[in-house]
Amino acid sequence: MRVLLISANREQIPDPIFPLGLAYIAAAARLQGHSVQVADLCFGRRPLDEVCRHIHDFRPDAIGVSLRNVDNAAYPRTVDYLELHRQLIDTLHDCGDAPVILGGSAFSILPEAYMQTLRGDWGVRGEGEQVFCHLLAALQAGQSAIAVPGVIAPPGEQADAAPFVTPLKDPVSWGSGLRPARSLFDYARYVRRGGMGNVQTKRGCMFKCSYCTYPLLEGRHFRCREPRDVVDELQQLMCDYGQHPVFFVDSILNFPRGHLEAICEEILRRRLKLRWSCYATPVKLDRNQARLMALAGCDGIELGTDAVDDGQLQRLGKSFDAGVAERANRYCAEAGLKVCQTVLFGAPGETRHSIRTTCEALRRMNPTAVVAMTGVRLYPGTPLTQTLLSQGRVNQDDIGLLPAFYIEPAVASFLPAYLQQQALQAGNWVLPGLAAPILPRSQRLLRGLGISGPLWRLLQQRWMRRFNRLRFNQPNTSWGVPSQRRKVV
Ligand code: B12
Ligand code: SF4
Repeated sequence: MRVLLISANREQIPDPIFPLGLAYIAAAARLQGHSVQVADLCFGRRPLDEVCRHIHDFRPDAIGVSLRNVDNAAYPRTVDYLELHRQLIDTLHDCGDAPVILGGSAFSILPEAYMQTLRGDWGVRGEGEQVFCHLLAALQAGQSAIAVPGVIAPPGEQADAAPFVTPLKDPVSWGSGLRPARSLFDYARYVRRGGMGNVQTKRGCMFKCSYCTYPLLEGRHFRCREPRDVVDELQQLMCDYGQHPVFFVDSILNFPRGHLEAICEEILRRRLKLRWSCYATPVKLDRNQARLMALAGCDGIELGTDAVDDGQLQRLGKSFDAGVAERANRYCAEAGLKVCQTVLFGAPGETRHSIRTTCEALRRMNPTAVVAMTGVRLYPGTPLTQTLLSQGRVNQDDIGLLPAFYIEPAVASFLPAYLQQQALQAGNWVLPGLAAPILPRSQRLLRGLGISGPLWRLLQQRWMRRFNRLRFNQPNTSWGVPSQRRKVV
């Protein structure tokens, strides 16, 4: 079959992100003998014209669309991408009659809502390599894809007219040795514009943080690649595209114990000069791990600490306490690793006291940067959403494509001014909900100057902190002007 794969993501903040998931889908489809073409809409000025041209020239038998982001998950400066997605799917139907198959993380978080709102013919929830190929095989054989496990049919295919998810019995095994088909894309342009490539070393997460979608997207068990296979891919990447920093896109890189260590040891054994960064958990992050990471080229980790207050950590379902969080930060600093602490304010149970405790601890810890989110984006299926639903504090209708955020009422009016003040004092804070993390012009300038890797690393510089403070020195006592499409529950 001729298969056109479209990456719909045009978000450039904090960087343009290479569509790794779609590159995996492309590789899997090619392996099954399909002829694959890619339309990556990230950079072009007229994305809809671009897809029409592709359809006209290539005449695909099936079209796969990757939807990465529902919205930017930031409150109150919420940016949501639904209108762009709607226009794209409508255009695909107007330009031809190939079936349109939706997939990607945004789609997988809200498959029913997307099927109801967009005119997709089929959908694939979760990881798509196998399911997409089975779906194509069914279409090729002229059969209905409704019985293919993991496939989501549109409303109307079922008697009750609701979208129907065919459940997957087990997490699909991740084909080892499959390499993302980067050569079908302009990967080098992402490296130029963002400075970071991406590699995945495992899928899944066994932790149960209350608000988090990652276990829903990737499964609750870690499925690790062979460390040697990971390092082969890294080595090939540097060979094909030159030296460039890489982000490991795992939910958390430093768990389960032993996996990250084996990758670092393999990098060291081959004497590779790499620069990489990752998400990590403070759980079991010890001196040895931090030291190994630093030796193997890690130049920044984003620690998903969320809070440095025992009560709040417990309510968020985190598997560590404030002491562990502080120690992990210290071990990283001792090893010379740059650390970005990501924290979350306003979750259920938050009090002025817990907010102050976290802020005081962050001052003591003195990380390179702090990214603080205000309010928790509610997604279907997370432990937090389930609890709020069962307590009758939110309605099922609240949880959907319209971005909904929970902010603890007791602190809602206190938070914006307090966080703004913290950001102003510290100089190394980023508040994505209250001020744009970076302006596109500054981002392009920094990348143009050859600065690569995560930009939060720059916040260790005094001049950058002074510059960063400028965005917080207007007194702010409210949430400001919220974007039109979002709600607080
Ligand atoms: C790593 C990561 C980042 C890194 C990326 C670094 C880099 N250079 O790659 C950073 C920190 C920069 C980042 C930024 C953002 N991210 Co992010 N990120 C992730 C994370 C953890 C992994 C993404 C990834 O690469 N996965 C690996 C690939 C292989 O998987 P995949 O893309 O999902 O593809 C698979 C399936 O989805 C499916 N599939 C994909 N496409 C298609 C197409 C078809 C046709 C089919 C059938 C199947 C299919 O098959 C693929 C292979 O199995 C996910 C969470 C998660 N666990 O998925 C969040 C996630 C994607 N991010 C998210 C968000 C919101 C953002 C930001 C908007 C946050 C912000 N406010 O800045 C920005 C947007 C940046 C941008 N330009 O788009 C959300 C998106 C959903 C949502 N809530 O809207 C996620 C899901 C996390 C969440 N909150 O739930 N992110
Ligand atoms: S927040 Fe991190 S550790 Fe917790 S469930 Fe999500 S990915 Fe796992």
